[in-house]
Amino acid sequence: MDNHKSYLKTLESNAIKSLETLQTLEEIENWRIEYLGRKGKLSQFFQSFKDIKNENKNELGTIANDLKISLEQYYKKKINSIQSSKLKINEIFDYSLPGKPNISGSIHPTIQMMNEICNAFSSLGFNIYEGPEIESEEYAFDKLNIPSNHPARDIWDTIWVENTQELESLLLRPHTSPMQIRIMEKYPPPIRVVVPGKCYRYEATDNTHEWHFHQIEGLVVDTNINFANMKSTLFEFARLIFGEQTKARFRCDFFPFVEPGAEMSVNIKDDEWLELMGAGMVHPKVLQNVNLDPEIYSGFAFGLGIERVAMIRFGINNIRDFYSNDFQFLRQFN
Ligand code: FA5
Repeated sequence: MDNHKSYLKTLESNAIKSLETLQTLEEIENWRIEYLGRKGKLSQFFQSFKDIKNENKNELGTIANDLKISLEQYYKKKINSIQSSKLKINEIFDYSLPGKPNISGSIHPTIQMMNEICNAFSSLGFNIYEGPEIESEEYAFDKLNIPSNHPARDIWDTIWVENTQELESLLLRPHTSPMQIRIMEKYPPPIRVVVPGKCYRYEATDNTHEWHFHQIEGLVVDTNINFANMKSTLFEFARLIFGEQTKARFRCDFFPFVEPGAEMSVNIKDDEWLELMGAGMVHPKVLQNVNLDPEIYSGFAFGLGIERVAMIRFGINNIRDFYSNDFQFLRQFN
């Protein structure tokens, strides 16, 4: 008898203790099944009741019945308290509060500029291609008439990729010019393409230099292409992007893959000019490197910095603003 009594007492205290800790309606339902369900602990006790041989069965039965009633009451109370606390959370929600704005992304100013420049060249009859950011030394330098001992390699402070089992040396392209070679190897003239893409250079940054930036390479190859064609194309581009009144200038510059070479700058204010691109007539050696006869074909190429164009267009003084992830800055271009 005492055994059974103490069993019921323990059952009661365990049931109450565990019920107190429950938080969800699902947990409470599991508790109900465990203690008050058809196959629950109390039902099992009642089933074994008939086997108990004891003269005080009446008393034990009363205790068990009371326990059942009391656990049912605990159960109902618990359900009520959970439901009313849910109600409280709903009640304190203030529907008149202003909503939280859903911040959506937008196209980065560099890419906006890139698209605009591509559209401008597209309207001048250029096709658009893309190429790999990891390049081989052969395409980035050798085929562009920059042999390994050539001092011009110093211009492009190169970030090299550690090779595993590759035979060729790999690097992060320091300019988009390797695409000149890839295009000429793949397509016969007439060629009129622009190639936008990201470039990397191991160099100190300042207001106009980043260690990663974007260029657009341009290449035109056909019979009878001359320097005047290049100048007029690039002036027209400057007018399309910066407006009819734009002043641009060409000055001599050296790039091993063009001859003659030039740099084109745009007047930003009074006496201030910003260099936008390198350009020139495709070097005969480069044409030979892709099996084009320089006696038949000629062409011009240019490589312009997209961030530099965006700086002039949007009046930005520091190139590093583009990639500092400053929302105040970026939001202006939404
Ligand atoms: C070149 O990269 C040549 N490949 C361009 C070229 C192509 C010449 C075809 C002739 C024929 P340069 O290093 O000057 O040249 O870079 C070209 C343009 O990229 C610059 O005028 C500038 O607008 C941009 N640029 C270069 N370095 C950086 C840098 N660190 N940060 C931002 N823009 C840069």
